[in-house]
Amino acid sequence: MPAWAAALSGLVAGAVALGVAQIVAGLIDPGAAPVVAVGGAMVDATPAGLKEWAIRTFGSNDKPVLLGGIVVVLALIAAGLGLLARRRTAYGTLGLALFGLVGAAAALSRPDAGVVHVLPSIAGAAAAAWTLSRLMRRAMGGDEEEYVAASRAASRATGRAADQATGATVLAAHAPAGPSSGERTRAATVGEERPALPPVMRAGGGPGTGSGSALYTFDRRRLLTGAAAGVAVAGVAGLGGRLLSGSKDAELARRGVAKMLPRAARPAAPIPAGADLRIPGLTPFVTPNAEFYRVDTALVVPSVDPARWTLKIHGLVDRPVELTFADLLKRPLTEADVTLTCVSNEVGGPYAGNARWLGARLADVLREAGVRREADMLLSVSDDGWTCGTPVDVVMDGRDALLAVAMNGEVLPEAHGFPVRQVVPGLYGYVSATKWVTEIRATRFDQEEGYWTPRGWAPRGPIKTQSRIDLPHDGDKVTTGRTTVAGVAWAQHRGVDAVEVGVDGGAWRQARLADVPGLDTWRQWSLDLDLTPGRHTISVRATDATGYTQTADELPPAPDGATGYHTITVTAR
Ligand SMILES: Nc1nc2c(c(=O)[nH]1)N[C@H]1C(S)=C(S)[C@@H](COP(=O)(O)O)O[C@H]1N2
Ligand SMILES: [Mo]
Repeated sequence: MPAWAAALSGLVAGAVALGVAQIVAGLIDPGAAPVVAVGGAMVDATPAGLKEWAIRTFGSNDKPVLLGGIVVVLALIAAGLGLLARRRTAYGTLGLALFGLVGAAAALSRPDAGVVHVLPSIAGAAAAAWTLSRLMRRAMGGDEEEYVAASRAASRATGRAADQATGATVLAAHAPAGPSSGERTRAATVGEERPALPPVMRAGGGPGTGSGSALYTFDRRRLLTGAAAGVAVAGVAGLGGRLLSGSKDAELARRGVAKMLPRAARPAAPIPAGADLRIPGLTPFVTPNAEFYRVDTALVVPSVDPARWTLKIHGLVDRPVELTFADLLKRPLTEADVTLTCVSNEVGGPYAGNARWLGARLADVLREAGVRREADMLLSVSDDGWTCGTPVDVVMDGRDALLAVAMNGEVLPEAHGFPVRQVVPGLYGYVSATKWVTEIRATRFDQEEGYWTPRGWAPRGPIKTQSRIDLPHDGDKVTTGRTTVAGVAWAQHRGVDAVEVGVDGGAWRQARLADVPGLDTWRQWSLDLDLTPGRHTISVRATDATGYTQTADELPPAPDGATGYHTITVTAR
């Protein structure tokens, strides 16, 4: 068999593995699909530096890039296994079994895994092993049924039906010169797995010579049709799996919830008309849900049924409680404008968004549970096992820390935590904003760690005062004379008191500040500059209501948030 054919057989077997695994995962849990499980395990192994690099390089495409990378690696390995199988079928089978085990182990290692999560990988590997050996046989002679049928026909033709059990006798029946017993033995041992085909089945057709090397003839057409069938099976299974795991249910559930969303018992004040300066190119004050940044470790968005959702509050509490979604909606709901920020955001980066959230106040729920004095951390857990450690004192100090069910007047989008997520003004998302939250355990920082802490991020993550220039863009050519510089600044729960702009290292100039509805959102700013012809650097810095002014010292995002001024260079003509 030519090398390319072996590699192709391996590839097709690999595709069948993924397709079959996908459809089995669709029946169990989309997270149990081997590629997703392996990807998830890789994400979990990600230290701070690698996460920063991935976010810097791929932005919010980090997940497709990771999954795509895994698929490419798997394809190379599958082709390699095909080549190994050319030497010995058992090598290919062994390799596939090994990969099934890796997938199964990865699936088992996921925080929300059960024993059934090994099934997609195992079914996939088994299907691949079967496909590989079948394809190779097919390419080298014919498949079993055709073979048996042909042997029967051959036996009948020679009136030796009693001998039809072994290929050697079939071959013997066809051998032109009437074989000796020695020839029979030789023919029977030519193939390792099964007896050789009768010559009528061979690609070239016509009677064979009975010599060993001619017994297996590579048939390209048969390989290609077999491969096409394999690809079709893989595609159909893969698509079926996607449909099964589909977010359809969650989408329906979201629509159902939309009808039962209550009004806010404590509505937020209307957003002041002056909160949005409406400058083209400036980040809008309210980030539309579809444009809101997304950062999480979930390679498939957890699909949580609100009818079965509960939130367990336990640990260092006097009265553990378990709330249903209906319980949560019965509570007086609070509306709050809060800007979320990711600790991985670089100075000038895009990982911040502002929304109007609707939810139950977390502090009220915790008071009912009676959080004990010794507890200083709330370890929240999401449906997919991600965890986050939030300081108790921050949640209890009166700010609008919410168990949110809606975002900008819509039911929480799935990617943003449907049906319930946490929102805590003033803390980076990794220590506060648990999406798909199902559990809150009152505990202690000296006893537990949230997901990102052992991976190189600080246990506590208050948001640092930051400012960003949205226009012009770095590298832009602008006209001389008046140029508008504008952007946003944030210092959640402290409030932004001033934004200053510096040109070419000269004196700082006060920018105009937009209105804000409260202390927990970002604040737009703008300033008109008169630029002389040539290159200019423009920097920005904010001062918060505690009097703290951003430092020029540049620090990377890890471990507790980037610092430094956002600076751009433009050329005026
Ligand atoms: N379940 C879960 N919740 C999570 C995360 C996660 O990985 N899993 N990431 C957190 C981080 S790091 C951030 S910055 C915010 C981002 O929220 P968003 O995706 O709605 O913008 O979600 C937080 N909540
Ligand atoms: Mo984050």
